[in-house]
Amino acid sequence: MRQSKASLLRQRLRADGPVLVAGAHNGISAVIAERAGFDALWASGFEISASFAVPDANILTMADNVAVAKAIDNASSLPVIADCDNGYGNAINVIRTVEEYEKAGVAAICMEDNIFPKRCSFYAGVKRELESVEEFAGKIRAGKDAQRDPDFMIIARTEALIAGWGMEEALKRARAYADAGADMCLIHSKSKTPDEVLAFAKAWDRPTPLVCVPTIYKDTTADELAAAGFKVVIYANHGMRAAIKAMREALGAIKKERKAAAAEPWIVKLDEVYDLVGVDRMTKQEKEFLPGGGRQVRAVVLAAGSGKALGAAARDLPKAMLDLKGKTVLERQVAALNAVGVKDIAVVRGYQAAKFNVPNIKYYENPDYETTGEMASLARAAGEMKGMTLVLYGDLLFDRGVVEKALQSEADLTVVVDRTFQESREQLTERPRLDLVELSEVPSSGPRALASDAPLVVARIGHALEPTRAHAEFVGMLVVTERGARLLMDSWARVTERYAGKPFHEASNVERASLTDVLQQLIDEGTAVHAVETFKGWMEIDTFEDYQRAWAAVR
Ligand code: SPV
Ligand code: MG
Repeated sequence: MRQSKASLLRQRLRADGPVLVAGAHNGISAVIAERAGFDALWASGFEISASFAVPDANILTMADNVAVAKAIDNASSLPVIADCDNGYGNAINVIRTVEEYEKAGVAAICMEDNIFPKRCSFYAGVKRELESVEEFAGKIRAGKDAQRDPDFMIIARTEALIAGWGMEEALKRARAYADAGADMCLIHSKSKTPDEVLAFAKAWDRPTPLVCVPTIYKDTTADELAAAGFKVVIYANHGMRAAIKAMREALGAIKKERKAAAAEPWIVKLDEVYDLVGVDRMTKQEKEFLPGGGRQVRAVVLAAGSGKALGAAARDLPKAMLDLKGKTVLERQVAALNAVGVKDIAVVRGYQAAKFNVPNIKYYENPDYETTGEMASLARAAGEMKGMTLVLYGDLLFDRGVVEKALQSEADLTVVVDRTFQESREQLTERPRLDLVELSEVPSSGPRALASDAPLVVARIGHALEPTRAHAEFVGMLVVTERGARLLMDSWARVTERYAGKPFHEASNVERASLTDVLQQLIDEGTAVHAVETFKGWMEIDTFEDYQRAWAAVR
């Protein structure tokens, strides 16, 4: 089990030397204090109030403060000592205060003997009233009784010196609080010299460790205070005061000079903010947990061709714009892609280009759709293929799982294939143009076979493959890395020149080449094209029968 923050603080208290504590008022101030090397954090009432632009005078509620203390605790690995003012009420309120702060993960709370509502110890002209010793000792006892974690600590703070009630009263009070079970006693002072806190420490006759807050007697070092008997030294508000000064200077300079650069002397680089808030950690988590490893995956949909094979169903519509129960094929594709985090989607359109009306898509045009093929369309959107890109057919319906599977591939060129095509062989006669794939090493198949995790290597791809030799069907989805896209487009540039007007693989001329033709060309040239397997979860709308099947299948 992870060590509790309370136990961590106790461990630090047992070690030599003073425990140096820095004030914090939010997550980032906590991280900055931790990086500066402090031992613990002080969820300062003064700082937290100031961060809400209200006086330190019990204006914020316990719930306000506990929420910030929790944020401070979450942001840092240091133990947090939470300033709880007067415990937000009497002994009964303190019970709830302790419960809430313990749940928030803080290691210790500090309560002061000011009556409610308190006033910041440093505000001038305030008539100060303290609770009776008995009342406050009762609050300490109630708090100690309420805590669950035996390591959780309560610091009792007396304001007797602040209120001008004298050293004897201060000692009497602190002794009573220590005897009531306080784990530490804080003696506060607004004197410019450390004399009174040093005198207090000298007279202290309990084993209970002492805490001080050297805000006004600011020239006294932590080591001097430790030598006098203080175990914990709290620098209560310096982070906040530094931030106020830097913000004021930076914003004042921008306003005056009317340019952002004027703020430079008072601001950190953006990289420093990224570092403080853990952007690196998030990037690693994205790689591990997000579909596609958090990579910026784009998609290019090849939708330039006509839907003539569909006959009347297409009614002068491109196949991607066919309606399937109130949503077009393209809208369904966009939804499936969005669901796995693919938001940058480009569509190459041609036939009935004006009919495309899906928003948030970048459109490319292939006006030569009648005389050219898929590769010519893809070339129009070649600039989109930055980072990892999914290239898919405009008539493809697929579940998000198919995309997730595809994005698991680490290879430069990966086709998504389905080995269940053999089950529906009757379709083969119905569809002369089924794109088939022959793998160079065939993983075990059959009804009990698991999907292979080993990268499959494609030997041949295309519709002219003998169905009996083929192992799988090409789904119409290709994943390319940036390098894969370059390999593909470089090959395309070479073959369009070399085979201009001539047959190319299964295409009557290179201009009409489909994706599979260029993939076969790459394979022949020795470039590895990999395959990942999916088991169903997709369909292509090539014929009117497909359209009927799709209609029946979608919701
Ligand atoms: C705080 O930081 O809120 C404190 C310390 O209580 S002081 O402001 O010095 O009273
Ligand atoms: Mg305070």
